[in-house]
Amino acid sequence: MSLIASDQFRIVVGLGKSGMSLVRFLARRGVAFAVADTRANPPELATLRRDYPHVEVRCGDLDVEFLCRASELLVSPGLALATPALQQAAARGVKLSGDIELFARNAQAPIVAISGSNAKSTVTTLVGDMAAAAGKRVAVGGNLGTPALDLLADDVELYVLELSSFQLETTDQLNAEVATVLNISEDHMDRYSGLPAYHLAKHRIFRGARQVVYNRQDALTRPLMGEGLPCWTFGLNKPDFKAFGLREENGQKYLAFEFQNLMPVSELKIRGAHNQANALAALALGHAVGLPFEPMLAALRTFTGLAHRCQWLRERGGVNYYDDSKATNVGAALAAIEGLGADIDGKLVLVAGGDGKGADFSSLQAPVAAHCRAVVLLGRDAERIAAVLGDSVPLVRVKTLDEAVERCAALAQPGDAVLLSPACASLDMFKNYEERGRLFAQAVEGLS
Ligand code: UMA
Ligand code: ADP
Repeated sequence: MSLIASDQFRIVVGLGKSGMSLVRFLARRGVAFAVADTRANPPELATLRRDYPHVEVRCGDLDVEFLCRASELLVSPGLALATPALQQAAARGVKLSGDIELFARNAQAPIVAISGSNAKSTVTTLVGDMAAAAGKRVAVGGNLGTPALDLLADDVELYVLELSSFQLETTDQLNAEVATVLNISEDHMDRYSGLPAYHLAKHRIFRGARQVVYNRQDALTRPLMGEGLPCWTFGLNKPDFKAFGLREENGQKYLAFEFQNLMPVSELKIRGAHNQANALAALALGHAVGLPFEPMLAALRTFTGLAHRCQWLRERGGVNYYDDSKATNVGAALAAIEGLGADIDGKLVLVAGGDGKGADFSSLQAPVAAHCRAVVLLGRDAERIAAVLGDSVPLVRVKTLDEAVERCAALAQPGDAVLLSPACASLDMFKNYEERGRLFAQAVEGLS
């Protein structure tokens, strides 16, 4: 492969799932490219060597001279754009881009684009289910798991994408049919200078959008641009025109559109006020792309929620156990503590801690004091959480999840719930949040 700089030469930076989808895409199109990854043994190296043995791969520290041979670097969302070698290449005129930008340039069907600090996976899955129930050939993916470029196909009628702020940073023009930021609370503060920078990255989702959906109870989700675009809102209060919300009639709460009741909230299988907001957001997005209400409501009635999101595990001695391992930031843990805390007769025994990604934990203090009997702490940032909780609630320090579950079982009383909702990423102790959730569930199953 020629390494002379030319308009056609790309370098894929990062050989994980999105990197490998880029490799397949570029190879299919006959574009010349090479691959770089800072890791000695990136996850998809064996697949690349097997399927594309002629592609040049550089592992280890990024070499700026090598990167500058490309006209465009297609950078994994896992790598910060602030990485010095990427910045040096950019300063020398190399364009920085990513898989979602390439996807947007090539998608032939409308895109529903979903971002936010929390609830992205839940709402993305729901909109996908709704479109399928309405008989559409729908492709669902992005940050959710299947890389967007792997979804591209001629017969797809609708794309539904979960997008992270990292993916949006490398996306210039998404041109979604409808785009939303579901909510904004602090996350990934190890990658951003502060909330404004994170907020700005999220709002790139609205670039080129034809319609927008925002959360009328979270001002930070309101588009900064796109004045005059058709706009739909959702929220847990009463809806007005072009709005989805909750209405009450004869003591019964309903999911509603404008002045029309759609479905009693009691028919939802997913629990908690935050999940009602998620159902309303999904309805708003589906409505914006013309899905009829009937199949959308049918999809809502059957959706039991995703694994590791406030997932019920078992009941033992009057105590219910829940796995909310996906609560990798403070906002998600708050939703679970407040949602579940208000729903049960007893108190919560909370398991929290892990890699806090530089977050400020202080907003946990009041809801923990209100709803928790005790907090069991583990992981790298256990002491940072302990510091904000002070003596508002008994604190127990443990080294492993098995020990955490044992201590919870001893502390909880009938009517209580044991909740793993760490407010932290899992990477200090586990491969990912799924492994953390699985091990927690195993320990809970193992209780005699
Ligand atoms: N890494 C290096 N050097 C590299 C490239 C990556 O050290 O050169 C490390 C980084 O620590 C990085 C990690 O490897 O965080 C993963 O990077 P990757 O390129 O191997 O990741 P992919 O397998 O391509 O997965 C990415 C998303 N991961 C991230 O954004 C960190 C996946 O989201 C996504 O499902 C996938 O693309 C397909 O689109 C995961 C995620 O954790 C679920 N996302 C974050 C979140 O939801 O909070 C944003
Ligand atoms: P994401 O893909 O954005 O991480 P998920 O749907 O996987 O979102 O949910 C992640 C976490 O956020 C879960 O722990 C869940 O309990 C919590 N959560 C779900 N919906 C909301 C919401 N509307 N507001 C705040 N937290 C939420």
